[in-house]
Amino acid sequence: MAGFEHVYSGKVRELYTDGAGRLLLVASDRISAYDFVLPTTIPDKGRILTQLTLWWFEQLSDLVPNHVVSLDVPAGLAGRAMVCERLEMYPVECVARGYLAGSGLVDYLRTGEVCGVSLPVGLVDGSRLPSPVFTPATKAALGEHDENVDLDTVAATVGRAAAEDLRRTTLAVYARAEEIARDRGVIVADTKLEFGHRAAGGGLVLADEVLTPDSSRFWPADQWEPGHPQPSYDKQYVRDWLTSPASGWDRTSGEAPPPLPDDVVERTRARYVQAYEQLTGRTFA
Ligand code: Q0Z
Repeated sequence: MAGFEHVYSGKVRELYTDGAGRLLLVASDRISAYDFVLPTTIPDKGRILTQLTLWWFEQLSDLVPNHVVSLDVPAGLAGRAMVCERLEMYPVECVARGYLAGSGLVDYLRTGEVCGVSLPVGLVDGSRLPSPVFTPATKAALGEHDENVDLDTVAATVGRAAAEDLRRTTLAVYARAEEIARDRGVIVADTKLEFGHRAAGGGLVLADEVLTPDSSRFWPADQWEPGHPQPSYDKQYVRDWLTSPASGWDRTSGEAPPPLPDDVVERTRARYVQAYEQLTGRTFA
C-alpha cells in the first residue's frame, strides 16, 4: 500500500506505519467469537465500526483529544481506515464498567471486589453498579486474556499522576457515552479505552477504536434483565448458532469454528447497522 508498511495484525484489525510518526489503522470485516476468529466475514463490519468510532470521537471531543489525523486513506480502505498520530501508548487497558458482566462478574463472585474496588453484596450477572468503576487491565501476550489490576498497580507502571488521569478520563468518557446511549435505548455495560500521550508530560490522547461493539458490551435496554447473561447487541445470532446442534461445533474441542450460514451473516450485519444507526441517529450508507 502506497507509503505504508504493515506492522501488526490483530484478530480483526491491521496496523501500518508511514515511518514518519503516523499510523494507519484498518478495520477488517472479520469477526471473533469464543476467542476464535471465524472463517466468515461480516460485510461492512469494518466500515461500520470505523464510522462509529469517528462519531464517538466527535461526541467526546470536548472531554479529551483523539489521535485521528486524516481520513484520506489508500484506495480500497475508504471508510474503514484512519490515519492517526503515533502516540506513546500507556500499557493499560482502561476499562469502565457501569454493569457487572464478564471478568468483572467473575472477580466479584470470588472476592466481592473488582480491581480493588469493593462492591455491595447481592449483585448478579448484569446488575447495574451503584456507580461506574474504573477496572484497568494489563495487556496480556497474544492468546492470553488481559489481567485485571488495581489502581496502585497501574500507578506502579505509569506513575500516580498518569494513573489518576487515566481513571478520571476513562470514567468521564464512560459517563458521557452511557448517557448518550441510554437516551437511544442502548446500555453500554462496559467499555475498554486506550490512551497515549504526545510527548513526555503531555496530556492524555484517546486512541484506537472507541465505543464499538468490539471494545464494549452493548445491550438492548428493553431486554435488560439482571440475573443471567444479557443478549449481546451484535453477536447473539453468531453465538446462538455456534452453540446450537446445527453448527456441529464443540467450542471446548479446540477445533476451529465452522463457516456461518448466510442468514446468520445477514442478521448479524443488520445488528451492526442497527447499532450504528440507533446510536448515531444517522443512516449507514
Ligand atoms: C494501537 C491496534 C491493530 C489497530 C498500537 N495512535 C497510536 N499510537 C501508537 N500505537 C497505537 C496507536 Cl492507535 C496502537 N494498537 C492496537 C492493533 C490495529 C490497533 F492491529 N497498537
